[in-house]
Amino acid sequence: MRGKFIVLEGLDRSGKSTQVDRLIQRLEQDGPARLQKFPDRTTSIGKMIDAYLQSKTEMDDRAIHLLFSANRWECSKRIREDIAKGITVVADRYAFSGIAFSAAKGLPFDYCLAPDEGLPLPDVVINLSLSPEDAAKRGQYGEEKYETLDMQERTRAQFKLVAREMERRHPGRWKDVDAAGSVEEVGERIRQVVGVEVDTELGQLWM
Ligand code: 2DT
Ligand code: MG
Repeated sequence: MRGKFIVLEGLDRSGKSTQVDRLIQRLEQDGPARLQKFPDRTTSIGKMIDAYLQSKTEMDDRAIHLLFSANRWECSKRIREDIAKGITVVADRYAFSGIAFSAAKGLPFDYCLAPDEGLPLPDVVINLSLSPEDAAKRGQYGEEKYETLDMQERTRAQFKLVAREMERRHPGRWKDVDAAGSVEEVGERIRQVVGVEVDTELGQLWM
């Protein structure tokens, strides 16, 4: 049986990385599972993205958008191979962050969608949603690009449009999960939505 392709999305401070780690530990009790972070900053494209996020280089909005997508494409072969081998892949961010962040900067929504068409389709997308008030309680933002209140608010609005688009194109795969509460409470909510059975072949995004 093939592995699953699970994506976790959410704004900064939604607890995404903590929950991804917990989820993988739990999945590993049933079979092999691995983490795939996006951006994957270890590749040569990833290093360019990293420099941009740390404001060490400047980049045209479209150029960086395409690099984020190219970073997914260069990792997609290994994702497909692992899933075919029965390994479950859990991605920390994916194309949905790609659209939401770039559209929040003002790029046309359909433009943002296009370069990811044909990438592996997640079996389930868990979107950790947190109110602006609860996010504010979790402390200061970091120093990287996009880690400002204004950008996070705009990205939050775009994530709602991304969710709608996903529901239209691939019904039933997008799951909003309330990220308020303790690590254990949120982990339990994730556990309840992640138990999807996969009987079909891995699909292609937006197709
Ligand atoms: P991390 O803090 O999770 O490393 O993310 N981003 C991410 C984009 O703008 N486009 C994308 O396609 C992806 C995957 C979100 C670093 C930042 O990169 C943004 C936060
Ligand atoms: Mg970050």
